[in-house]
Parts: sequence; structure tokens; C-alpha cells
Amino acid sequence: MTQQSKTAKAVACANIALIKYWGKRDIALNLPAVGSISLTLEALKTQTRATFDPNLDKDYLIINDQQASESQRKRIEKFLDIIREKSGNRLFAEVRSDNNFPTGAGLASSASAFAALSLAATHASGLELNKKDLSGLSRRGSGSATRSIYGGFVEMQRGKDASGKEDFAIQLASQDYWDLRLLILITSKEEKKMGSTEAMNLTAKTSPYYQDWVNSSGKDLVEMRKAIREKDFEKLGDLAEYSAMKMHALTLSSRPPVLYWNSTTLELIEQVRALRHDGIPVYFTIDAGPQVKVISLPDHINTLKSHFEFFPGVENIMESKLGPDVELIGDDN
Ligand code: 2P0
Repeated sequence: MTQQSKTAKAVACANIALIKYWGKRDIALNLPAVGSISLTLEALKTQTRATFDPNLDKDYLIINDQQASESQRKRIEKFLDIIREKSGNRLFAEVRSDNNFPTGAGLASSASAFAALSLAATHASGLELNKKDLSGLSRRGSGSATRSIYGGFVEMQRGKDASGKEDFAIQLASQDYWDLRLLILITSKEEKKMGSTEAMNLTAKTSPYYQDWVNSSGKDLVEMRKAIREKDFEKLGDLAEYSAMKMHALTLSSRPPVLYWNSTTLELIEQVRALRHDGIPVYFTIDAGPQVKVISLPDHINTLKSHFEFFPGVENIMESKLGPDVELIGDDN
């Protein structure tokens, strides 16, 4: 039987972790060593179109209008192989993926990218997965992608089973549950020198604090779930800063040390603390890059935007509300 070409298109939002994921308990299956809790961001999106086509002689991968780099190609082909294996559709694919934000600079581009690719490529391959299985699948592309399957507040669960069957994300609360606002202060658009996967594995191998990081994560998750349940903004912000600082202390204690900040990052931390001292409800978090993500409430977001707009070293500001689940946006067949 000759197979026909089939296309699907999906859009997924990036997310930022309030309680950070850092470290893997199984590298091959990409099982996290710790659970994590995130917010999905409406303003940062990846749109991906996937076509499985009998006329292709290999996978064609275009990211932001450019051929995928060697490392991106390897990672995406491996992921497409998992989908080919699960669906029984052995055709090669053409994948086009576009971000509306800088790639690889600590803005979780792999999260929205693999969430969008999971939905578009499974659909195009003929495989229909529910959200739970889609989240588990996207983990094979990137751990943080599991969380971008859902909108609002999301928890990636650390499973106990070695197979990974319990390692998927769940939604804690939807996009409309609580109107939080975020500013993403971009301090550099350069690609980071060491990717998260490599840095996590280095940390696990060399940091003397790694086991304490793993052991202390359960308590952070319990407290953050409670802060979200009670809509306790101060508690949420305080825990988010604590988790971010603990993660960066961990990367700094690796050998060689991994430092994701630049001097503007540090100045922005001080700014957020000073603004809070002046009575503005505002907290920060930082991921595997020098950007500072500011978390606040609707009444204060314009004041904060004006404050940071012309701050030296801030190249660009993105504002976001909470975003929705991953979704299909059209199927050409
Ligand atoms: C997070 N980060 O929880 C943490 C905090 C960055 C800092 O998840 O190896 O690209 O693909 O599973 O998901 C970024 O790491 O790592 C990340 P892989 P991923 O958002």
C-alpha cells in the first residue's frame, strides 16, 4: 500500500519554571531527577508544521527559516524516529518550526518547540495521543516540553518507575485561574555556551550539592502547590526566587562551574529586590541563560515596564500573561 503525505500544524507556548527542573535520573529516557512547576507563557510561541511524505529521501528540518544545525538535526531526527516507531509510519518528514522569540538563549525554546512538534508530528504520522501521552512523548525531546503541553500552571511529575510511565506533566490550574503578569527582560540574544542537557549532566556528576538539591525538591513542590491553591502571591514569588537561586548555586558548584548570568542579570536581581522593598509585589526567576523573568500582578505591570524599559543592558522586553494548551492550528489534508 502506498502511503500518502499528511501534514499537521501546531502551536505551543514556552513556559518558565517556578520550581526548577535540573538533573536527570535516566539520560536515555530523559527522566527528571526532580519534579517541577511552571507557568505557560502566552507571548512566547513556537509554530510547527510537520509533513510525512513518501517523496522525501531524508528528514528536512527548517528552524526559523534556516536549516537545522547538526546538533538540532540529530535531536529532532531521534525524536521523529520515536514517533515513526510508535505510529508505524516509516516515512521521512519535513518539519518547519518558527519561534517568535530568540532561540537558545535561556528562553525555553526547546519546551515550546518539542511540545509543538509532538502534536504536529504525531498528528501527521496518524498517531492520536491524549494529553498525558503527548506530554510523556515530548519529554523524549526535552524535559521542559512536557509542561508546554498544558496552559496555565503545570507540574511535571517525577515518576518512580524506571520505565518512565509516570513521568509526564499535569495541569494544576488553567490559564484563567489567576491573572499573573510576566516581563521577560532580555539582556543578551547570544546563544548560550553550554546547553541545559550538558550542564545538568555535568552538575549531577560534579557538584557536591547535587544530592541535597534532589532531596530538598519535594518540599518546594508541596509549598508551591499550596501557594497556587491559596493564590498567595508573596509565597509563590518567594519560593520561585528560592528555587531559581538554589538551581544557580548548584550550577556554580559544578566543575568547571556553569555561570549563566551576565552583569545586567545581577543588576536586575538587585532592582527587583529594591522595587519590592518599595512596596511593589514583584519577584524574579532566571533559567539557563542571562535573561531575567519578572513576575508580578496586573496593577503593577505598567510601572514595572516603564522602570525596566530604558534600564542599561536590557535589550528588549517581552510581556506575557498565562498561555493556553498546545493546539492544532490547521491540517492541510
Ligand atoms: C526548567 N530548565 O525547569 C529548567 C530550569 C532550565 C532552567 O528545563 O535536557 O531543555 O531537554 O530535558 O528542558 C531547560 O532544560 O532540558 C530547563 P532537557 P531542557 O525550566
